[in-house]
Amino acid sequence: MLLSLQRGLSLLLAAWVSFAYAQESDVKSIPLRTHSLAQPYLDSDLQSRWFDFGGSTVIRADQYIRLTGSHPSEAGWLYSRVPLTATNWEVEFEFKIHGSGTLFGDGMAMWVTKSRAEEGPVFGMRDEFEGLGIFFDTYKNNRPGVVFPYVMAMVGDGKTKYDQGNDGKANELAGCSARGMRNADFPTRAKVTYFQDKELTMDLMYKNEDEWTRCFQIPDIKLPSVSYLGFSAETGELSDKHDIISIDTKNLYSPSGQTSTGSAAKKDYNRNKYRGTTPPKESGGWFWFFMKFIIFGLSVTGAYVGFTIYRSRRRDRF
Ligand SMILES: [Ca+2]
Repeated sequence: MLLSLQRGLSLLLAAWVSFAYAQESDVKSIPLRTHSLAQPYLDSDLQSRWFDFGGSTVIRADQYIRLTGSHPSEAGWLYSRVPLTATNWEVEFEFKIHGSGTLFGDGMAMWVTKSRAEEGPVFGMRDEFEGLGIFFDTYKNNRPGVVFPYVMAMVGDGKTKYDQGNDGKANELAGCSARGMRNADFPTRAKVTYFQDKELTMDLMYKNEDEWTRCFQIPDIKLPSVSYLGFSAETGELSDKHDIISIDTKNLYSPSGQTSTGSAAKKDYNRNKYRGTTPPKESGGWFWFFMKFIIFGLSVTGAYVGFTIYRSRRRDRF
């Protein structure tokens, strides 16, 4: 009796653990070759099948794609040739912002925009863009009290101008300071994750190798459904080297086909409790909550019954 109870209990517990685990790892990924880049970057005819380059960009096949060198008034870019059509995606890229000067600028940008490869004044690319711009701003124009380098996100509607004079402040959705990102002694990394119409998050690796720091998490964000992935950088009077080392893009999906596009997203909604915004609706959410509750209740009851029997047997024995 006691043995079977124990076995039942452990089975229940195992089921609960594996269920919880399945929820955690619900999001799977497929590499997207069309939006990834690695050394030597170019194929045999010195072209990249999936990316275009322009402006001051220089490629060293064994080292980097240098968007700008340490020269004033440079602007360089690279842009995907085909749109990023994945509903949910993750772009992780390795980069280096470095130089010898004590005065330096201006910074670089990552783009997910409807237009592609149009040069202009926003870190080398066009203003009034439609889509996402994430700026790695190393030169403080005018943002009192903010530590630079400063990383921020803006979603343009095709009409709004980037707030150049105040380092993007007027249209900032979220951002973070990343002191030490420039001239770090290892290649820095950024990981940007997008769940369509739900959430955009960015993590940075710049303090120590293998240590990710959350930069921002933006709920209820909508990007154009057809958009291209790009990177650009710009120097002005002051300059700096802006290098892209690699780009690793993945399509994210949920094999269970639940309404949720990411259990990670759900967890963070609960944790942060955004005021004034409603978390995404999940039909399965309450059901699973009650399932967990019932399983937990059964486990506790089982444990209690088991313990009672065990105690009574011990009493019988002595
Ligand atoms: Ca700036």
